[in-house]
Amino acid sequence: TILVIGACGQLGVELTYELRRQYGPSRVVAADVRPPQQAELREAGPFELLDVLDRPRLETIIQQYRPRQIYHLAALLSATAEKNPQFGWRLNMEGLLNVLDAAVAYQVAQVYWPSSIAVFGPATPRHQTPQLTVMNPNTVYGISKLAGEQWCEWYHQKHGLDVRSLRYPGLIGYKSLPGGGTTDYAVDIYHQALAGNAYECFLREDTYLPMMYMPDALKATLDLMHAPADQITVRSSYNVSGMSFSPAEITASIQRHLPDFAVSYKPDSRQQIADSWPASIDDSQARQDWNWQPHYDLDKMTDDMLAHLHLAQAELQSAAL
Ligand code: VAH
Repeated sequence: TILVIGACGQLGVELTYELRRQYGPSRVVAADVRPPQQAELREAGPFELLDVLDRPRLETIIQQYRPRQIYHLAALLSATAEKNPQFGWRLNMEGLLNVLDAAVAYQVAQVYWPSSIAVFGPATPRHQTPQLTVMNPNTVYGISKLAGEQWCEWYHQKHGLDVRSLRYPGLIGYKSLPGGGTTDYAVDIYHQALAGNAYECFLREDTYLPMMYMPDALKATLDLMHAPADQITVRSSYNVSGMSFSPAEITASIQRHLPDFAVSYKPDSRQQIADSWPASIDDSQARQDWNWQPHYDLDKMTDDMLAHLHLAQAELQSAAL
């Protein structure tokens, strides 16, 4: 059995779908602090209400299902955590420690935990950011992810726990909506373009950020988890990246299909967060250790996103008729 904690989040929904597709729905337990919006998540396989800060409840679920793998995705993302620093730190840190501790106590074979490019800060080299470098994150989220990486390394060294992690860039997909991130503009923009609306972007048009299309993120995650343990040389978290682009570039990519789509720019507090992050990532260690290789560039992602969102919109309209 596989347990996905935070299964209702942007990544959790897609990872649960993919794991259920690969292992069979009954083998993948979806858990989250709130019920899923997607009925499929609840109906296709087991779903459990779980607040990862509720340690006894977490142990009850682990005892009941005896998972071989735990994917722990529950967290507050960058913009939300800046507004709720105490709870952001508590959920991101205590939640991870509860999972790592319980995984050792119940001999869970593997744990996956997502880190982020948010672990890098203003002093970090911004272009082709190395795997090992200066890291001075100045967001609550980034601080919690950097601390989390060190705890993962500690649990691997001290308890032999096979915990693995990726520093995701901004993730973009059409099956779920992001929540409270700084890179969320790159998802919202597609929805607005297809709805025929102008889009007001909360970052400056020249803000370059590392990004990845969801199919690449899912492949990277499962390739990492399937790799033989002796190939894994990084037990904090691997740099991975698919592409880097700015709001101006994703707008131009969309305008290849929707020439009248208009974007205006109104930077808000998320601009400071984005400015503290890298513009591009060196992921050569992941390529070397477990053959990481992205398959989507900006235009290929745009073509796929618009095609699927258009299809979903058409289905909604026909269902509404
Ligand atoms: C966020 N989407 O914006 C997340 C991610 C690198 C960005 O960590 O907070």
